[in-house]
Amino acid sequence: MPSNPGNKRVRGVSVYRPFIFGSEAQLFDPEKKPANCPPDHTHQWRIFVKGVDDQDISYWLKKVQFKLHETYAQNVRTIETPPFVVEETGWGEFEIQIKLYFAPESNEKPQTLWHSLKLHPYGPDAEGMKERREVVVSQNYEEVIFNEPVEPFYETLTGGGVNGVSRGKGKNSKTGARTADIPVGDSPKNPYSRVTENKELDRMAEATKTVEQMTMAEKERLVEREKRLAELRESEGVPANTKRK
Ligand code: SLL
Repeated sequence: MPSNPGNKRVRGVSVYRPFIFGSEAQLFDPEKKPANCPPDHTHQWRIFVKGVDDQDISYWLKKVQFKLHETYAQNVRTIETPPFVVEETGWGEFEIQIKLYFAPESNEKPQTLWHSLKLHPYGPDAEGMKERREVVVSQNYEEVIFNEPVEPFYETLTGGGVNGVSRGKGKNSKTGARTADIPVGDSPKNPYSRVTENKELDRMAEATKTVEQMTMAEKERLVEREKRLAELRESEGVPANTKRK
């Protein structure tokens, strides 16, 4: 069988691409409730898949299918062009299935994610947030990994855009290559950055140190107790390592 050049994999290479998925929800302002909105709906919300800091992801992500709760009419919503967003109103929280479809040349099967739609504020200031009718954001940073992508998709993933010309975010400004770079610093609009990542790594290192110290202290206590036990046995004339009946 002649081999299809489009199926040849780039061996030993993994390419990852970061993205964000999640929801934003807000309690209606009673004055501004849309006229066509069912009376029992209390919130407006949106579910989305997007690039970090709104970087373009449409060169690898071609289509997103959001599966809403069955109480919604036409609950399977397919978004074929960015922004990959569904905007709705409702009264209840539920799990949303998100199916990611990759560029056709990728030969990759779609991948499925789940997101719990959050309408109600959570965390220490939940009550205050509710009173102020703040936007409830529930989002996650995620990375999709393409292991040994087929050659045409590898070109798409790393290439510099149409005719090698590249512009915009998510590309290396010097070489024009597409990358998995995320911004160095965060901004009010985007919390996912190298700075945040490093802070998180520092927190994890700190936590690991604490756990190590606790383990050490616990070990010392154990040695102490074993010593004490041996002494007690000794004083009672019971040889060590002998269980009493
Ligand atoms: C709950 N298990 O009980 C969930 C179900 C359903 C949410 C939530 C409105 C749909 C419509 C809506 O918010 N559905 O009116 O068409 O909390």
